[in-house]
Amino acid sequence: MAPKPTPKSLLEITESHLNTGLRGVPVGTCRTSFVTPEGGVHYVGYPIDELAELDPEDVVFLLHFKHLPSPDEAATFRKDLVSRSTLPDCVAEVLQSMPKEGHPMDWLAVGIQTLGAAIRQDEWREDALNLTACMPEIMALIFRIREGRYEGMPQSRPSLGLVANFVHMLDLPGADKWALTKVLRVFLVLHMDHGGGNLSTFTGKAIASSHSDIFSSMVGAMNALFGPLHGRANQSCLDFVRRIGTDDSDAVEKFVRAELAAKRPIFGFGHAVLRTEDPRAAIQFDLGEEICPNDSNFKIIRTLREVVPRVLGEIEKISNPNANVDIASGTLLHHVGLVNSEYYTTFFGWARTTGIGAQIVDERAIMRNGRGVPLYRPKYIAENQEEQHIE
Ligand code: AMX
Repeated sequence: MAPKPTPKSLLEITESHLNTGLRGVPVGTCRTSFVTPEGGVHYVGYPIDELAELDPEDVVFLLHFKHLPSPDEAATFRKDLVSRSTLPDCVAEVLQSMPKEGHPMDWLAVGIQTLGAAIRQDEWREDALNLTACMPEIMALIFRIREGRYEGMPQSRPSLGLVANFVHMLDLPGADKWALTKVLRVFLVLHMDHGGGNLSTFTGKAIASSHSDIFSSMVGAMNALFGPLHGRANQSCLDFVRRIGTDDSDAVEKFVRAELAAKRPIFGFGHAVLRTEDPRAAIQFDLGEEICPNDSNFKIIRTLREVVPRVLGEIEKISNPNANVDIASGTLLHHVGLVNSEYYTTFFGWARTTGIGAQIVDERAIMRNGRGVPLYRPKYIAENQEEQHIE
């Protein structure tokens, strides 16, 4: 019998890797997406800027089935999503009992958990696609109940498509529905997935490794996303832009230098993996030039994009002084009528339910010839714990 080939070494683990949040430590493979320092995120090999204008439904299909749908597949998939989109009444009932002081992400987690309690089938792909199909109505309920507009919410019309149906149910007074739909479609596609190791995705896969279910795993993932260092950065970013309040280059530069001197982050810049401007930032700047070139927040982020890389570039320890995905998303959402930045992370969460769902399906039902990845169990080394006994 031929000897087994020696596995390729990927990383020599040293003590310097301990307590670094697994940064850079290879733990698995990912079939949905990858991130490169120069090109940013790619879904199943496609650079994100080639996908940004596609229908979100086609990108959901891509992440799940690993190829772009043919016209027939696309039509069948849309019908399939429509057939999965009936939201049980208990979701609205439970959300109506939520404290309004809570953050919208609290509501998103509770909405998903309630949906799971009602419709969980314990079949990975079925549950993941059912969740995707129900997300527009959960999102609309979160807005309308919190805003005291539940009465009169239009009936869900899933045949409109995921985003258009949300916009229809939200029925935002005074909003330009075309622009709102356009911004949200691009937002969803750009945020659906980001490799295997980002915290919310990793958390969701770790929970699912206990053979929990998609809904419970997704709630854990959403709670990971809620943190200000992860998904809530888009909320902080618009708040930061509004604090600047001017698009004058000199004034912006002064503001940025003062923030740095006060040891505060310059939101919307920097990245753990990318070493150029995030293509997702460039896509959203292009969209902003199209729909809101004269918006006051947009003018500020345009100036920030010019000024900040030069200022951060003077600081040696900063690996990437360029704009990241969060620089423009809040400004665009604000422009199309979603003026409360507290909600921005729920849109991130909505988008990520697709990528996280697809990755969980891969880890549970496809990898290791369908056996799935075993229960997550990394090793921790005892610290300051000499063996001792009660006297
Ligand atoms: N403003 C101020 N300081 C920054 C900075 C920024 N935009 N980007 C990096 N730095 C600092 C780091 O805090 C770190 O300082 P320390 O050594 O004193 O702790 C040092 O520069 C080196 O950091 P790095 O290796 O370049 O990046 P990182 O992987 O540690 O962090 C990120 C990446 C995104 C957290 C960081 O760039 C940052 O805080 N940016 C501002 C907040 C932001 O926009 N977050 C959203 C990121 C996109 C996302 O993931 N959603």
